[in-house]
Amino acid sequence: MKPFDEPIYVTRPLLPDLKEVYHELEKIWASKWLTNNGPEHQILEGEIRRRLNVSNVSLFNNGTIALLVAVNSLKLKGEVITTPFTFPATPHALFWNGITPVFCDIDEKSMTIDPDKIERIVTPRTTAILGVHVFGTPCHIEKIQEIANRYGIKVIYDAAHAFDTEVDGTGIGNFGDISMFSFHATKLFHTAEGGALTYKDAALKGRIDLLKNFGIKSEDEVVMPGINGKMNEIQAALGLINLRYLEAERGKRKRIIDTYKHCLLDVDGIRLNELPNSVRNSYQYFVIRIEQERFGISRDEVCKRLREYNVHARKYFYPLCSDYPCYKNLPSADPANLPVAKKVVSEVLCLPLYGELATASVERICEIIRSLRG
Ligand code: T4K
Repeated sequence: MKPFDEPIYVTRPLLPDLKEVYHELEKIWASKWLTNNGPEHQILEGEIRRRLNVSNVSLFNNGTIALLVAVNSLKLKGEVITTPFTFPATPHALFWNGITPVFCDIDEKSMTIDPDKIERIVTPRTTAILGVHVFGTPCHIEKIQEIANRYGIKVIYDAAHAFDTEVDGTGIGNFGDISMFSFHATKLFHTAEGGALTYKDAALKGRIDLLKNFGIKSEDEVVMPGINGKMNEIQAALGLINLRYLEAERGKRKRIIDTYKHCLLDVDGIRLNELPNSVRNSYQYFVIRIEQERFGISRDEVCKRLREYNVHARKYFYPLCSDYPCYKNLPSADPANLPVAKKVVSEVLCLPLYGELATASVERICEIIRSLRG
């Protein structure tokens, strides 16, 4: 088989018609209002609230700053229990708040934090659980909430991958105290860079919005040490345009996923990531797991060989956060405590998924994968 002429990346951003973008930019130029809670920002905030079916939203310049502010807004300190199988932003948001991340192993099937292993690592210093709906798969939200209630601690969800995910018809942003969404260019819905927090407690809105604007309450008052987390008007306008294309993009991604499933279902040694029937898919990633013993070669080898065919699949989220030099000496980072995460992180491969990916390309990628079987 010949390599692809052009690189096939793990994702490509949804890019709307440039004419629509120009049109919006003209309005922004005419207004001379570029940032600081401008009109586009205000409209997008309302649109996201409706789309995610949540009661409160605050927009941000990116998901990482949003998560930093989420942690800060709940006045967390001490230790927060989280997953090692995530993007670096998750534990780093704790670190930047002076909090020690405490890594908990993950559940084999959902790849999210294992609720049955949380209680044994709760200490008097624990102030919250930070779960990640990794690849858009919801955490065990009920069990996590029960534990949090029992110990009087908070729950934050990193929902960076979970835009549009619903559980039994309820938007994923309604669970826990605060959820963070990323609107990075690599996300289903994006504003180039951007993010949002969603939360049930309307009283948090004041604090969160102050925290993302340096703590400025008025021209004469700075009431807390905030940061600059503001989404600008160009980001917001791009978001408003992209919302118009979202359903079409979801439809295309669904067809791609169906093609992958059809072509890979019977390949021995490849496990597909199935969501429960109650969950609406975010269509953010298409994830497979390669079981070396049955497939014949390792995930790393598959990833390397795919590159030779110009297919840039990604080993998200390798290495585990608990293996980073900045965290590996924490007691909770001991690999003996994280056996499932260790196994999962050596098996997962994210295959290319984006609306513009042709069905024929998906079929060819699957053919290549099948041909690699040892
Ligand atoms: N929590 C979790 C669980 C997350 O996954 C993330 C971000 C965050 C928190 C933080 O949210 P943000 O602060 O980012 O809003 C990418 C994204 O940069 C990152 O947002 C995302 N997670 C992560 C999973 O993926 P990289 O290092 O893999 O990006 P990069 O540059 O290698 O891009 C991946 C592929 O996407 C490229 O090979 C080609 C394509 N691409 C990328 C960009 C930036 C494009 O086609 N166009 C583009 O503009 O992190």
